Amino acid sequence: MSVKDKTLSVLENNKGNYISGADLAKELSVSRNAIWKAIKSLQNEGYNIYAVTNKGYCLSTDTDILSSQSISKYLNKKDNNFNIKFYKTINSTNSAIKELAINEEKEGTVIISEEQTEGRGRFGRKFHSPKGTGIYMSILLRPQMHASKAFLITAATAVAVAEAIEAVSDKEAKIKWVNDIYCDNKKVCGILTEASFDFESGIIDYAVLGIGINVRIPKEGFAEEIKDVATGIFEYETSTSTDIRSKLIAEILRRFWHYYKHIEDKSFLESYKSRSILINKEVNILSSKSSEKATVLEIDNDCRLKVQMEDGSIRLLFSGEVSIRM
Ligand code: BT5
Repeated sequence: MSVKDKTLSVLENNKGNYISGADLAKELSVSRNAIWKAIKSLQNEGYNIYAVTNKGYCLSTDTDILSSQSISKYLNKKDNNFNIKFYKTINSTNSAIKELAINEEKEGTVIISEEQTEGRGRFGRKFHSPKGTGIYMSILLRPQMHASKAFLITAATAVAVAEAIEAVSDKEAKIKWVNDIYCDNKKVCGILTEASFDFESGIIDYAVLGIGINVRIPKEGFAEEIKDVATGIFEYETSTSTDIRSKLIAEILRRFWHYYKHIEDKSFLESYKSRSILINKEVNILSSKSSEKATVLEIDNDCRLKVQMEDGSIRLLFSGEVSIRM
Protein backbone atom coordinates (compact mmCIF):
# COMPACT_ATOMS: atom_id res chain seq x y z
CA MET A 1 0.00 0.00 0.00
CA SER A 2 1.29 3.49 -0.85
CA VAL A 3 1.75 6.19 1.82
CA LYS A 4 -1.29 7.94 0.34
CA ASP A 5 -3.46 4.81 0.72
CA LYS A 6 -2.24 4.21 4.26
CA THR A 7 -2.84 7.86 5.19
CA LEU A 8 -6.37 7.62 3.80
CA SER A 9 -6.95 4.49 5.81
CA VAL A 10 -6.00 6.22 9.08
CA LEU A 11 -8.04 9.31 8.20
CA GLU A 12 -11.11 7.21 7.30
CA ASN A 13 -10.85 5.30 10.56
CA ASN A 14 -10.76 8.63 12.41
CA LYS A 15 -13.21 10.51 10.17
CA GLY A 16 -14.30 13.76 11.83
CA ASN A 17 -11.39 13.71 14.30
CA TYR A 18 -7.98 15.31 14.18
CA ILE A 19 -4.80 13.31 14.11
CA SER A 20 -1.44 15.04 14.31
CA GLY A 21 1.07 14.89 11.47
CA ALA A 22 3.62 13.52 13.94
CA ASP A 23 1.29 10.68 15.04
CA LEU A 24 0.43 9.87 11.43
CA ALA A 25 4.12 9.82 10.49
CA LYS A 26 4.93 7.59 13.46
CA GLU A 27 2.07 5.18 12.77
CA LEU A 28 3.04 4.80 9.13
CA SER A 29 6.82 4.93 9.76
CA VAL A 30 7.37 7.69 7.23
CA SER A 31 8.51 11.33 7.38
CA ARG A 32 6.09 14.17 8.12
CA ASN A 33 6.94 15.51 4.70
CA ALA A 34 5.71 12.27 3.12
CA ILE A 35 2.46 12.63 5.07
CA TRP A 36 2.07 16.22 3.92
CA LYS A 37 2.52 15.12 0.28
CA ALA A 38 -0.05 12.35 0.72
CA ILE A 39 -2.53 14.83 2.23
CA LYS A 40 -2.03 17.25 -0.71
CA SER A 41 -2.58 14.47 -3.16
CA LEU A 42 -5.78 13.33 -1.41
CA GLN A 43 -7.05 16.91 -1.30
CA ASN A 44 -6.45 17.16 -5.04
CA GLU A 45 -8.60 14.06 -5.49
CA GLY A 46 -11.48 15.84 -3.75
CA TYR A 47 -11.05 14.70 -0.14
CA ASN A 48 -12.02 17.48 2.23
CA ILE A 49 -9.16 17.34 4.71
CA TYR A 50 -8.66 20.12 7.25
CA ALA A 51 -5.07 20.94 8.19
CA VAL A 52 -4.83 22.97 11.41
CA THR A 53 -1.64 23.97 13.18
CA ASN A 54 -1.18 22.21 16.51
CA LYS A 55 -4.13 19.90 15.78
CA GLY A 56 -3.14 18.06 12.64
CA TYR A 57 -5.31 16.62 9.90
CA CYS A 58 -8.99 15.74 9.86
CA LEU A 59 -11.05 14.09 7.12
CA SER A 60 -14.30 16.03 7.10
CA THR A 61 -17.49 14.06 7.68
CA ASP A 62 -18.97 15.68 4.55
CA THR A 63 -16.54 13.78 2.32
CA ASP A 64 -18.52 11.20 0.35
CA ILE A 65 -15.96 9.39 -1.79
CA LEU A 66 -16.01 5.62 -2.12
CA SER A 67 -12.70 3.89 -1.60
CA SER A 68 -11.34 0.60 -0.42
CA GLN A 69 -10.53 2.33 2.86
CA SER A 70 -14.02 3.80 3.33
CA ILE A 71 -15.54 0.33 2.92
CA SER A 72 -12.92 -1.73 4.75
CA LYS A 73 -13.55 0.12 7.99
CA TYR A 74 -17.03 -1.45 8.05
CA LEU A 75 -15.76 -4.98 7.38
CA ASN A 76 -14.11 -7.21 9.95
CA LYS A 77 -10.85 -8.69 8.78
CA LYS A 78 -12.45 -12.12 8.48
CA ASP A 79 -15.23 -10.70 6.26
CA ASN A 80 -12.85 -8.83 4.00
CA ASN A 81 -12.32 -11.35 1.22
CA PHE A 82 -12.25 -8.70 -1.45
CA ASN A 83 -9.82 -6.83 -3.63
CA ILE A 84 -11.74 -3.66 -4.43
CA LYS A 85 -10.88 -1.42 -7.37
CA PHE A 86 -12.44 2.01 -7.85
CA TYR A 87 -13.30 4.09 -10.85
CA LYS A 88 -14.72 7.59 -11.04
CA THR A 89 -16.36 6.64 -14.30
CA ILE A 90 -16.49 3.47 -16.37
CA ASN A 91 -18.60 2.07 -19.21
CA SER A 92 -19.87 -0.93 -17.23
CA THR A 93 -18.40 -2.58 -14.14
CA ASN A 94 -19.65 -5.96 -15.45
CA SER A 95 -17.77 -5.47 -18.74
CA ALA A 96 -14.61 -4.42 -16.85
CA ILE A 97 -14.73 -7.44 -14.53
CA LYS A 98 -15.24 -9.76 -17.50
CA GLU A 99 -12.00 -8.53 -19.01
CA LEU A 100 -10.20 -9.22 -15.72
CA ALA A 101 -11.81 -12.66 -15.51
CA ILE A 102 -10.49 -13.58 -18.95
CA ASN A 103 -7.04 -12.55 -17.71
CA GLU A 104 -7.16 -15.01 -14.79
CA GLU A 105 -8.05 -12.45 -12.10
CA LYS A 106 -8.95 -14.07 -8.79
CA GLU A 107 -12.36 -14.60 -7.23
CA GLY A 108 -13.31 -11.78 -4.89
CA THR A 109 -12.12 -8.95 -7.11
CA VAL A 110 -14.68 -6.16 -7.02
CA ILE A 111 -15.04 -3.15 -9.28
CA ILE A 112 -17.03 -0.17 -8.07
CA SER A 113 -17.65 3.00 -10.03
CA GLU A 114 -19.14 6.38 -9.11
CA GLU A 115 -21.02 6.29 -12.42
CA GLN A 116 -21.46 4.11 -15.51
CA THR A 117 -21.80 5.41 -19.04
CA GLU A 118 -23.08 2.10 -20.43
CA GLY A 119 -24.62 0.37 -17.42
CA ARG A 120 -26.45 -2.76 -18.60
CA GLY A 121 -29.53 -4.64 -17.52
CA ARG A 122 -30.80 -7.96 -18.85
CA PHE A 123 -31.68 -8.50 -22.51
CA GLY A 124 -29.43 -5.60 -23.54
CA ARG A 125 -31.48 -3.05 -21.60
CA LYS A 126 -29.96 0.06 -20.12
CA PHE A 127 -29.33 0.50 -16.40
CA HIS A 128 -29.24 4.21 -15.55
CA SER A 129 -26.19 4.87 -13.42
CA PRO A 130 -25.93 8.57 -12.56
CA LYS A 131 -22.91 9.93 -10.75
CA GLY A 132 -22.50 9.98 -7.00
CA THR A 133 -25.98 8.85 -5.89
CA GLY A 134 -25.77 5.11 -6.48
CA ILE A 135 -23.70 2.00 -6.11
CA TYR A 136 -22.55 0.29 -9.29
CA MET A 137 -20.46 -2.73 -8.52
CA SER A 138 -19.47 -6.10 -9.92
CA ILE A 139 -17.93 -9.05 -8.16
CA LEU A 140 -15.85 -11.71 -9.86
CA LEU A 141 -16.76 -15.24 -8.76
CA ARG A 142 -15.34 -18.62 -9.68
CA PRO A 143 -17.92 -21.00 -8.27
CA GLN A 144 -17.34 -24.67 -8.91
CA MET A 145 -20.94 -25.17 -9.86
CA HIS A 146 -23.03 -26.21 -12.83
CA ALA A 147 -24.25 -23.32 -14.95
CA SER A 148 -27.85 -24.44 -14.38
CA LYS A 149 -27.44 -23.36 -10.74
CA ALA A 150 -26.27 -19.82 -11.49
CA PHE A 151 -29.75 -18.56 -10.55
CA LEU A 152 -28.83 -19.33 -6.92
CA ILE A 153 -26.17 -16.62 -7.05
CA THR A 154 -28.72 -14.05 -8.22
CA ALA A 155 -31.20 -15.12 -5.54
CA ALA A 156 -28.57 -15.06 -2.76
CA THR A 157 -27.54 -11.58 -3.90
CA ALA A 158 -31.11 -10.32 -3.92
CA VAL A 159 -31.52 -11.42 -0.30
CA ALA A 160 -28.13 -9.98 0.72
CA VAL A 161 -29.03 -6.61 -0.83
CA ALA A 162 -32.54 -6.57 0.67
CA GLU A 163 -31.20 -7.38 4.14
CA ALA A 164 -28.42 -4.81 3.80
CA ILE A 165 -30.89 -2.08 2.79
CA GLU A 166 -32.96 -2.86 5.87
CA ALA A 167 -29.84 -2.80 8.05
CA VAL A 168 -28.92 0.76 7.03
CA SER A 169 -32.36 2.34 6.55
CA ASP A 170 -35.90 2.12 7.86
CA LYS A 171 -37.15 0.85 4.48
CA GLU A 172 -38.72 -2.54 3.87
CA ALA A 173 -37.03 -4.25 0.92
CA LYS A 174 -39.03 -6.60 -1.29
CA ILE A 175 -37.93 -8.82 -4.16
CA LYS A 176 -39.53 -8.93 -7.58
CA TRP A 177 -38.59 -12.26 -9.06
CA VAL A 178 -36.02 -12.73 -10.24
CA ASN A 179 -33.55 -9.91 -9.88
CA ASP A 180 -35.11 -6.64 -8.72
CA ILE A 181 -35.28 -5.11 -5.25
CA TYR A 182 -38.20 -2.84 -4.51
CA CYS A 183 -38.82 -0.26 -1.80
CA ASP A 184 -42.10 1.68 -1.65
CA ASN A 185 -43.35 -0.32 -4.66
CA LYS A 186 -40.59 0.95 -6.93
CA LYS A 187 -37.29 -0.46 -8.08
CA VAL A 188 -34.18 0.52 -6.09
CA CYS A 189 -31.84 -2.19 -7.31
CA GLY A 190 -31.24 -4.48 -10.27
CA ILE A 191 -28.92 -7.48 -10.39
CA LEU A 192 -27.26 -8.85 -13.50
CA THR A 193 -25.43 -12.17 -13.26
CA GLU A 194 -23.42 -13.19 -16.30
CA ALA A 195 -21.39 -16.37 -16.55
CA SER A 196 -18.96 -18.14 -18.81
CA PHE A 197 -18.95 -21.92 -18.63
CA ASP A 198 -17.26 -24.95 -20.08
CA PHE A 199 -19.43 -26.26 -22.87
CA GLU A 200 -18.58 -29.95 -22.27
CA SER A 201 -19.00 -30.12 -18.50
CA GLY A 202 -21.39 -27.21 -18.00
CA ILE A 203 -19.24 -26.07 -15.06
CA ILE A 204 -18.96 -22.31 -14.59
CA ASP A 205 -15.53 -20.89 -15.41
CA TYR A 206 -16.37 -17.48 -13.97
CA ALA A 207 -19.44 -15.53 -13.01
CA VAL A 208 -19.79 -11.78 -12.92
CA LEU A 209 -22.26 -10.50 -10.41
CA GLY A 210 -23.40 -6.95 -11.13
CA ILE A 211 -25.38 -4.91 -8.63
CA GLY A 212 -26.83 -1.47 -9.32
CA ILE A 213 -28.52 0.43 -6.48
CA ASN A 214 -30.15 3.84 -6.36
CA VAL A 215 -29.02 4.90 -2.90
CA ARG A 216 -30.35 8.43 -3.19
CA ILE A 217 -32.81 9.88 -5.64
CA PRO A 218 -30.66 12.14 -7.87
CA LYS A 219 -31.12 15.88 -7.23
CA GLU A 220 -32.43 16.38 -10.76
CA GLY A 221 -34.68 13.31 -10.44
CA PHE A 222 -34.53 10.10 -12.49
CA ALA A 223 -34.41 10.09 -16.27
CA GLU A 224 -37.79 10.34 -18.02
CA GLU A 225 -37.80 6.63 -19.09
CA ILE A 226 -37.55 5.33 -15.54
CA LYS A 227 -39.08 8.04 -13.38
CA ASP A 228 -42.32 6.07 -12.90
CA VAL A 229 -40.62 2.79 -11.99
CA ALA A 230 -37.48 3.84 -10.10
CA THR A 231 -36.86 5.18 -6.64
CA GLY A 232 -33.96 5.52 -4.22
CA ILE A 233 -33.51 4.17 -0.71
CA PHE A 234 -33.22 7.78 0.46
CA GLU A 235 -34.54 11.10 -0.83
CA TYR A 236 -31.84 13.41 -2.16
CA GLU A 237 -32.10 15.68 0.87
CA THR A 238 -32.49 13.04 3.59
CA SER A 239 -29.68 13.59 6.02
CA THR A 240 -27.81 10.34 6.19
CA SER A 241 -24.23 9.73 7.07
CA THR A 242 -22.00 10.52 4.08
CA ASP A 243 -20.63 7.02 4.62
CA ILE A 244 -23.98 5.45 3.78
CA ARG A 245 -22.86 3.97 0.46
CA SER A 246 -19.70 2.52 2.03
CA LYS A 247 -21.72 1.01 4.88
CA LEU A 248 -24.25 -0.46 2.47
CA ILE A 249 -21.53 -1.97 0.28
CA ALA A 250 -19.87 -3.54 3.33
CA GLU A 251 -23.22 -4.95 4.52
CA ILE A 252 -23.92 -6.42 1.09
CA LEU A 253 -20.46 -7.94 0.63
CA ARG A 254 -20.45 -9.52 4.09
CA ARG A 255 -23.91 -11.03 3.73
CA PHE A 256 -23.48 -12.11 0.13
CA TRP A 257 -20.18 -13.86 0.83
CA HIS A 258 -21.68 -15.85 3.63
CA TYR A 259 -24.60 -17.05 1.45
CA TYR A 260 -22.30 -17.68 -1.50
CA LYS A 261 -19.85 -19.79 0.47
CA HIS A 262 -22.75 -21.98 1.66
CA ILE A 263 -24.79 -21.70 -1.51
CA GLU A 264 -25.93 -25.34 -1.57
CA ASP A 265 -27.59 -24.81 1.86
CA LYS A 266 -29.92 -22.26 0.26
CA SER A 267 -30.21 -20.57 3.65
CA PHE A 268 -31.38 -17.42 1.86
CA LEU A 269 -34.35 -19.17 0.24
CA GLU A 270 -36.98 -18.55 2.92
CA SER A 271 -36.08 -14.87 3.04
CA TYR A 272 -36.23 -14.77 -0.77
CA LYS A 273 -39.69 -16.30 -0.81
CA SER A 274 -41.11 -14.20 2.00
CA ARG A 275 -39.91 -10.99 0.36
CA SER A 276 -41.44 -11.82 -2.99
CA ILE A 277 -44.03 -9.33 -4.27
CA LEU A 278 -45.40 -11.63 -6.97
CA ILE A 279 -47.12 -14.34 -4.92
CA ASN A 280 -50.87 -14.51 -5.69
CA LYS A 281 -50.53 -11.69 -8.20
CA GLU A 282 -52.01 -11.65 -11.69
CA VAL A 283 -49.10 -11.20 -14.07
CA ASN A 284 -48.20 -11.00 -17.72
CA ILE A 285 -45.43 -13.35 -18.80
CA LEU A 286 -43.54 -11.44 -21.43
CA SER A 287 -41.41 -12.75 -24.24
CA SER A 288 -40.25 -11.18 -27.48
CA LYS A 289 -43.21 -12.80 -29.25
CA SER A 290 -46.05 -12.74 -26.76
CA SER A 291 -47.58 -11.68 -23.47
CA GLU A 292 -49.53 -14.35 -21.61
CA LYS A 293 -51.72 -13.94 -18.56
CA ALA A 294 -51.11 -16.05 -15.47
CA THR A 295 -51.46 -16.11 -11.69
CA VAL A 296 -48.37 -16.63 -9.54
CA LEU A 297 -48.74 -19.55 -7.12
CA GLU A 298 -45.35 -19.74 -5.45
CA ILE A 299 -41.59 -19.67 -5.75
CA ASP A 300 -40.26 -23.19 -5.51
CA ASN A 301 -37.05 -24.43 -3.86
CA ASP A 302 -35.12 -23.88 -7.08
CA CYS A 303 -36.28 -20.26 -7.21
CA ARG A 304 -38.55 -21.02 -10.14
CA LEU A 305 -41.79 -19.12 -10.46
CA LYS A 306 -44.76 -21.47 -10.39
CA VAL A 307 -47.65 -19.95 -12.30
CA GLN A 308 -51.12 -21.02 -13.36
CA MET A 309 -52.00 -20.08 -16.91
CA GLU A 310 -55.48 -18.93 -17.94
CA ASP A 311 -56.30 -22.41 -19.25
CA GLY A 312 -55.54 -23.87 -15.82
CA SER A 313 -52.20 -25.43 -16.77
CA ILE A 314 -49.22 -25.01 -14.44
CA ARG A 315 -45.86 -23.71 -15.62
CA LEU A 316 -42.48 -23.36 -13.90
CA LEU A 317 -40.46 -20.37 -15.07
CA PHE A 318 -36.65 -20.32 -14.69
CA SER A 319 -36.06 -16.79 -15.82
CA GLY A 320 -37.60 -14.14 -17.97
CA GLU A 321 -39.76 -11.15 -17.59
CA VAL A 322 -42.95 -10.86 -15.64
CA SER A 323 -45.01 -7.72 -15.18
CA ILE A 324 -47.71 -7.27 -12.55
CA ARG A 325 -51.22 -6.64 -13.89
CA MET A 326 -52.87 -3.77 -12.07
C1 BT5 B 1 -31.41 -5.05 -14.20
O1 BT5 B 1 -31.81 -5.45 -15.45
O2 BT5 B 1 -32.09 -4.44 -13.41
C2 BT5 B 1 -29.96 -5.37 -13.88
C3 BT5 B 1 -29.18 -4.14 -13.60
C4 BT5 B 1 -27.78 -4.43 -13.22
C5 BT5 B 1 -26.97 -3.19 -13.11
C6 BT5 B 1 -25.58 -3.44 -12.60
S1 BT5 B 1 -24.77 -1.97 -12.18
C7 BT5 B 1 -23.27 -2.78 -12.03
C8 BT5 B 1 -23.23 -3.81 -13.15
N1 BT5 B 1 -22.70 -3.24 -14.37
C9 BT5 B 1 -23.60 -3.22 -15.36
O3 BT5 B 1 -23.39 -2.78 -16.51
N2 BT5 B 1 -24.76 -3.74 -14.90
C10 BT5 B 1 -24.66 -4.17 -13.54
P1 BT5 B 1 -33.32 -5.55 -15.93
O4 BT5 B 1 -34.08 -6.46 -15.04
O5 BT5 B 1 -33.21 -5.88 -17.36
O6 BT5 B 1 -33.89 -4.11 -15.74
C11 BT5 B 1 -33.62 -3.06 -16.63
C12 BT5 B 1 -34.80 -2.11 -16.56
O7 BT5 B 1 -34.81 -1.47 -15.27
C13 BT5 B 1 -34.73 -0.98 -17.56
O8 BT5 B 1 -35.31 -1.34 -18.78
C14 BT5 B 1 -35.52 0.15 -16.85
O9 BT5 B 1 -36.90 -0.05 -17.01
C15 BT5 B 1 -35.21 -0.11 -15.39
N3 BT5 B 1 -34.09 0.71 -14.91
C16 BT5 B 1 -33.00 1.14 -15.58
N4 BT5 B 1 -32.20 1.84 -14.78
C17 BT5 B 1 -32.78 1.86 -13.55
C18 BT5 B 1 -32.43 2.42 -12.30
N5 BT5 B 1 -31.30 3.12 -12.10
N6 BT5 B 1 -33.30 2.24 -11.28
C19 BT5 B 1 -34.45 1.54 -11.43
N7 BT5 B 1 -34.83 1.02 -12.58
C20 BT5 B 1 -34.01 1.15 -13.64
